[in-house]
Amino acid sequence: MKLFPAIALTFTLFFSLRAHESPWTASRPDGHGPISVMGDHMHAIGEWMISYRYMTMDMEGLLKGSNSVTGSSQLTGMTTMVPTKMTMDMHMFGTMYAISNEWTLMGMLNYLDNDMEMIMPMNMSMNMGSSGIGDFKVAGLYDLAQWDSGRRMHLNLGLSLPTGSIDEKHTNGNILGYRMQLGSGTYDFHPAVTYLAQTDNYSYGAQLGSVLRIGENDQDYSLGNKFCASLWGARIVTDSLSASAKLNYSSRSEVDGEDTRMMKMMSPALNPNSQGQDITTFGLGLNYYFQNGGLKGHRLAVEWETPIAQKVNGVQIELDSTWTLGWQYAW
Ligand SMILES: [Cu+2]
Repeated sequence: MKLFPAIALTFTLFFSLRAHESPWTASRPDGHGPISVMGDHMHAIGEWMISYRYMTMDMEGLLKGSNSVTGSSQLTGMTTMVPTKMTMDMHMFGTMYAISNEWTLMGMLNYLDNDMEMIMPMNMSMNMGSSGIGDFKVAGLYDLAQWDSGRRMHLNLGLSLPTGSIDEKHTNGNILGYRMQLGSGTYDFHPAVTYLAQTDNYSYGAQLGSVLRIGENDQDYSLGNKFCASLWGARIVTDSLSASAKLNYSSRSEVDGEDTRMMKMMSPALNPNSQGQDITTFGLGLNYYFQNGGLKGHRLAVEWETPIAQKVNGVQIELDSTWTLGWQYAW
């Protein structure tokens, strides 16, 4: 958590930042945050937005704490399956509607597609997959403050419902590990606070949020709570294009309790103590906003993120990169 004081200081600087002389506006390419940030903006009363995001996370190699280890070095004792590679693809469908100037409502449904490669003794390996809908999320964004100088702040109050399966199995009938499950199995509270600032050619944003699991799921465990801090800045390149840079820190605890259907000694993927991590990523993105013609109101965006520091609980696969592509349309 050495990063936390640095992040706190930067937030303080943000609040004292002098922006420009007109109110904050969404009508510019950087009027929306980098595409991986959820609930970054609000809408004016009566406005609708629909969106689709495709996110793909590539993981390869193994970390023990913050050190790289080989997969084969972990095949000891009763451990006979070690994950070495994973791809998580997510299709995210979202909608937003502003019921007033104070409240914007949001709904989001994900479709996930996971693929994991495990190595076993005697150079054998195995591929496993899971796919299906994730946890449906609803949220209300509440306008906390708006200043004439292009700054504003809002509160995010989100709740995810346990619509994603926690019973995903391999083709041989064995239950898959925690990361391969599609949902948390619990109702989760997603509070956050978001701060936005604009100058003529630049914009800044910060979001502090968390995911708090409510109770335990029907297998008597809960995924770790999550804390997340994001800071980003963007520059307008043309009237329609902006480029962004983002720092994101997230911390997730290990699994509380355990899924007793999993033989936890067999693989780190099945071990509740090998879940959760602290990760800091750096991201670069582009937002494109169609302001005229037949595509007026449409937005396209892309963002690439890569870890600059990663520390896992126990032994876990290492994140290489995340790509997010998105389309948004507001009217
Ligand atoms: Cu929106």
